[in-house]
Amino acid sequence: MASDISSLLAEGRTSASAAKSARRAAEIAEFADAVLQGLAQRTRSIPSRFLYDATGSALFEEITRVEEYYPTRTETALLDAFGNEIAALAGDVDTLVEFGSGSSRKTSLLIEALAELDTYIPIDVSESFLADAAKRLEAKHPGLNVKPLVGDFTRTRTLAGAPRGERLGFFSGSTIGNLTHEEAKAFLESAAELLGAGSAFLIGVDLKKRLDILLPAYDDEEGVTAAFSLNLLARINRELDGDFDTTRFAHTAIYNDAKGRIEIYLQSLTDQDVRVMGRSFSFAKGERIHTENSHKYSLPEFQALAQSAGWLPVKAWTDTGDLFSLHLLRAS
Ligand code: SAH
Ligand code: AVI
Repeated sequence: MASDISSLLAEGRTSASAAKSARRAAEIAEFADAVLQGLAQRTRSIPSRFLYDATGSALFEEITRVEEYYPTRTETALLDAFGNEIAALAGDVDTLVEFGSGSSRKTSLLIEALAELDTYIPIDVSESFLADAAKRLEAKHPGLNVKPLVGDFTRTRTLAGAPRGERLGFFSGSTIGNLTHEEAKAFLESAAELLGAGSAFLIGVDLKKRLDILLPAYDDEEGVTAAFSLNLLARINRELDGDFDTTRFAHTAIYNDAKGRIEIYLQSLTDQDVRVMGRSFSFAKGERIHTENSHKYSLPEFQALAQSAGWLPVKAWTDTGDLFSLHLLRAS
């Protein structure tokens, strides 16, 4: 009997680790496709979700602590001040689904305010970071079922094992700003399907503001944001047999006023050839790889986007400096 159980447990472990290896292989194949295709384009670009391997996620956590990066501390203060009001308006929520949960640090404020909460489903592409965050949350909130889901939130269509009760979505940090308006609309539509009719959704959205506040937030003195960007090239070297010299590229952040967004590039400091998976790419001095967008919204701009995707605005909160906003929406 005991040996039956231990062989079943061993089998369970083997299939869990086989699933993990399969996920890892699929992620590397997707990364390879995105990089080879993205570097071959005339306007070179790599999707920003690939910034988040374990090192990238740890560097993003460092960004949240730098003085110039106001979004995290401002959103945390909003959740701290208005968590109870948000919870009351959200209703008797049983399941909290978080998109791009990262460290889940801010989420505890929401979890504490949601009296009926039973299950928390954090979704993130950064597998090891997600697993560590889930363990921390479980220890911090005994009795809460934490069911992490590894994957791309723009392609998540089912919540395996999730109870069918009242659901609240949470999309913090203004990660929605890393999507273009079209991508954000498509994401909001698919989130409405995933969460279900009548569900609530709380979204953190960075506001349009003066450039002397905005630009340093994406190019801090200490160089933490630069290290976060350059880690993408280091990741290519680690995972795709690349030979990028990261000292020969520079992190650059500009504000594109027409598009209302910060754009981040890695700019070649010299003429150079780089190899990735046996393919060669020539960079002229000054040539750039587009690695990230971070869209900024006014309150009415974001409400209009949400409404176009089937979400009704319930209430929005901002800080006194008008830096950041939290929007509570309801699926129509
Ligand atoms: N919500 C956290 C983390 C923001 S950083 C906070 O506010 O501090 C963005 C997070 O989204 C990272 O953890 C990253 O791994 C994740 N992410 C980015 N693109 C993603 C995608 N397409 N699918 C799933 N997770 C994604
Ligand atoms: C995760 N996301 C909302 C961050 C942002 O502000 O757009 C990513 C980031 N990139 C550089 N600094 C922060």
